[in-house]
Amino acid sequence: MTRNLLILGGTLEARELGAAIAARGWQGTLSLAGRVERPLRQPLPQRVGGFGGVEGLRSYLRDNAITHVIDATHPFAAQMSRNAVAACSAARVPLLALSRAPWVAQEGDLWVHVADIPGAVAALDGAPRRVMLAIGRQNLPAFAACPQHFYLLRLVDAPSAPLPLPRAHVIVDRGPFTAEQDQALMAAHQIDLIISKNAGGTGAYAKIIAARQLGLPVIMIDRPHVPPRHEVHDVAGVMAWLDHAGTDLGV
Ligand code: 3Y8
Ligand code: NAP
Repeated sequence: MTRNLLILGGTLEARELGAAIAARGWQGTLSLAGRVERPLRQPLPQRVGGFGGVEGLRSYLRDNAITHVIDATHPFAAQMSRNAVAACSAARVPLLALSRAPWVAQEGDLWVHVADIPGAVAALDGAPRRVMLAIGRQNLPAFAACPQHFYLLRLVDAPSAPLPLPRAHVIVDRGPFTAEQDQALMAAHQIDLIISKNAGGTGAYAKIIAARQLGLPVIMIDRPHVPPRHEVHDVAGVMAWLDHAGTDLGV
């Protein structure tokens, strides 16, 4: 059967999957939301921007004769993942998630787990700290409730509007990062607390290693719930699923 794949991307693993699909010579499109000004070049033809909710995605699948969808989005992109489950079910298009196992605390990690962004804000209700808030841009407004802290922010693009935090220093940089770079950054700004999403994978893990090496506590935000779907944790698992799909027993 002729495969015509849609990869919902925006992660390191999505880019690696795109390269494997291109190398196999299969037809595929890598989709980004258009969150940042200059997204990385992808190894497959790409499309940028929302689909227009579940119905928009369902129309896209039909109009482009998509045969399989791989959801390789970040674990905090829960809305996209929910929409993919609903649209693929309605359109009867096979869906597979390429997800990353959550990070688990290692020897020497000083983690406080919170359920979500509000939980992280609640954990900051106290005396002024020097916080590395490395969760991007979209959730910053929630932390305006705790203006007493100094915040070291790391954003992909320079902020276009004033920040909701009175004491903040912005680093404009995109990952993946290195533990050495993050350790130097934390030391240079006398950071005493790190706030992180439990992203999984390797691209955001540098700050976790740096915190461990410096003996700093981490507020670790658990990922949001996404509906049950068939999941694998590596590119090889996706390629095997797609190979199987090529047989008469395939999906
Ligand atoms: C637009 C597309 C690749 C992909 C690389 C990964 C790793 C580096 C680490 C810190 C944490 C954070 C953030 C982060 C990382 C990878 C991956 C990952 C975290 C790009 C990219 C897009 C985005 C969107 C952006 C969010 C933001 C989150 C920064 C490309 C560079 C904090 C998540 O300004 C904004 O609106 C930014 C929004 C969603 C979270 C947020 O809520 O602000 N990612 N990141 C994607 C799109 O348009 O669809 O240019 O490559 C991709 C990557 N960012 O191919 O190597 O795989 O996770 N991304 C988090 O994990 O906490 C930074 O600073 O330590
Ligand atoms: P989200 O909240 O789950 O999705 C909100 C809406 O953005 C979706 O309903 C969809 O719009 C659009 N969208 C999201 N991902 C898309 C994609 N890959 N292609 C096309 N449209 C997409 O998403 P998010 O958390 O803002 O993440 C946006 C992108 O950044 C994703 O590609 C994700 O993988 C990447 N990313 C996110 C994080 C994070 O911390 N959230 C970290 C690293 C990378 P419509 O409803 O109009 O279709």
